[in-house]
Amino acid sequence: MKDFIASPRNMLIGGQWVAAESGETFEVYNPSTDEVIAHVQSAGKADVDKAVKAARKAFEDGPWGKMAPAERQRIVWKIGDLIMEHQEELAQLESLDNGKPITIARAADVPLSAEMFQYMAGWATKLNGETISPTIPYAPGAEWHSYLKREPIGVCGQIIPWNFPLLMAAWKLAPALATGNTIVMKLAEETPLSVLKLAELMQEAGVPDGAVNILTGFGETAGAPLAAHPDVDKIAFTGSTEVGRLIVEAAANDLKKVSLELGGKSPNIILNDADIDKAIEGAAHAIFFNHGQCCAAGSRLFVQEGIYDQVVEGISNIARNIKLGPGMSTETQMGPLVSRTQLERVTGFLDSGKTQGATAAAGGSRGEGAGYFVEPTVLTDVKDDMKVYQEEIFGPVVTATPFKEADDDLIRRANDTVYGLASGVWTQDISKAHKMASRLRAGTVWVNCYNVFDAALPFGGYKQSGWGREMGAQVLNNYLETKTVTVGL
Ligand code: TXE
Repeated sequence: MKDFIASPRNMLIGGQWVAAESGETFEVYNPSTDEVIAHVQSAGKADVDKAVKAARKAFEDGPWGKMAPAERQRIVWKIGDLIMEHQEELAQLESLDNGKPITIARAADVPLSAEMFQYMAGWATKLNGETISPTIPYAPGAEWHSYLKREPIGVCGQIIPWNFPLLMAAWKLAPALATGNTIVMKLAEETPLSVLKLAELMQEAGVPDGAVNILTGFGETAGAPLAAHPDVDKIAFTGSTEVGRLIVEAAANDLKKVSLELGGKSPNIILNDADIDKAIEGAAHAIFFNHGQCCAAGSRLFVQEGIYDQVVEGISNIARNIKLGPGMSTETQMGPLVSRTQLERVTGFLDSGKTQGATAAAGGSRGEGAGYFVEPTVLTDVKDDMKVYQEEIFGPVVTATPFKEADDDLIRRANDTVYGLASGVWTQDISKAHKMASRLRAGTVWVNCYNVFDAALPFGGYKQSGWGREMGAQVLNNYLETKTVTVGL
């Protein structure tokens, strides 16, 4: 890991490791210490043009798009194998760069990324169409044979965030590769390191030159020209809803295909009849996992009146006992936020909560040290019109609100958000659980669990949380065109 970051890292374009055309680099920080740990290239429009050209050539001339599906399957599978062979180096890069505990990077980020490539590898050989025999009223007696072919869209631009750098790359690269597309991916400026290592492993696995191009750079200078590039056929984006809108605008000119995975303000509902110990533990995990930097974070907690005090005390107790520290320490249970900007954003929310009259039952302040630490926080006395209740905080901050009955009004409040990414329900009444699951306007409902992700389970948002689904068989729709071929017999 130390060797990897010792010298400025270049970008992968057309199979070559190259510097930015402008010669500009930028600094990568350790969020646990606020110190510079590495330098990477700052891509601009010229680099985006070069990368798109390389991806176009690889798509049109092959071998990627033209390769036998079984061969593509073997290569995508091998990426997963290589991730596991290099698991410790990847986990260390991820923890150092993002700030997440090394124990979590080892147990979750790295193996889940490998899993994603191996799950998607299997789809490469199963992209079959259907056959249809049309009967057309105005042509009695005529016969046709029609079949559907599923074909890659072409050159895909992919822009990813910093909360799960390696995993977000895997979520996007694996399905795009399995379906035979070529890719230009722009990494988040905060966390470029682990995916630069992954790019080396993809080359080693046999991904041909130009099939995957990896750029490091900033949103406005590298992301925007990629989203607007006329020779990009499809753009996939994960990040803020605000930038999601810019992506749609940029893509509108050429009407390129767009998939989006955006923000959330997910309701997590605990009913009186829940297994309370499990619900308390689950609700704490729902908000504090990855320091609350999860689009699916259970950030609006609703607790039925009879158990409200007990649940708030239970979660607050967990919050007070979480050990904050540098990501690379195995003792650490919660690391710093990813950047100074996020630290300022989240502490700004804490200030606004205080000003508007919320009470911190636990936490409520910045943590100690030079790193970007924030105390795990439970806010009570929260009103529906407060900023902390309305807006995505993206930090370890949950609002807890009581409710009387699990009725229409509760569902209305749970759904009263522009987002619709995830939700949670805790109850031992199976009928109530299923009824609520069907009425919550969110792409995922977790019942008596939270943050359960699997390569086979589609994930994505209703409303302003996004367009399309990632993972599962459904993600293939993001990367395939359907061609109808009709033969007059
Ligand atoms: O996101 P941005 P930021 C939310 C979360 C967080 C807020 C801001 O609420 O507090 O967004 O985080 C690239 N054209 N999420 O500022 O800016 C950027 O370089 C093209 C939720 O980090 O959306 C990075 O690669 N690209 C979320 C990526 O977009 C642009 C994860 C995400 O950055 C661009 C992250 C532009 N004009 C933040 N501007 C989730 N859904 O999980 C920026 N980018």
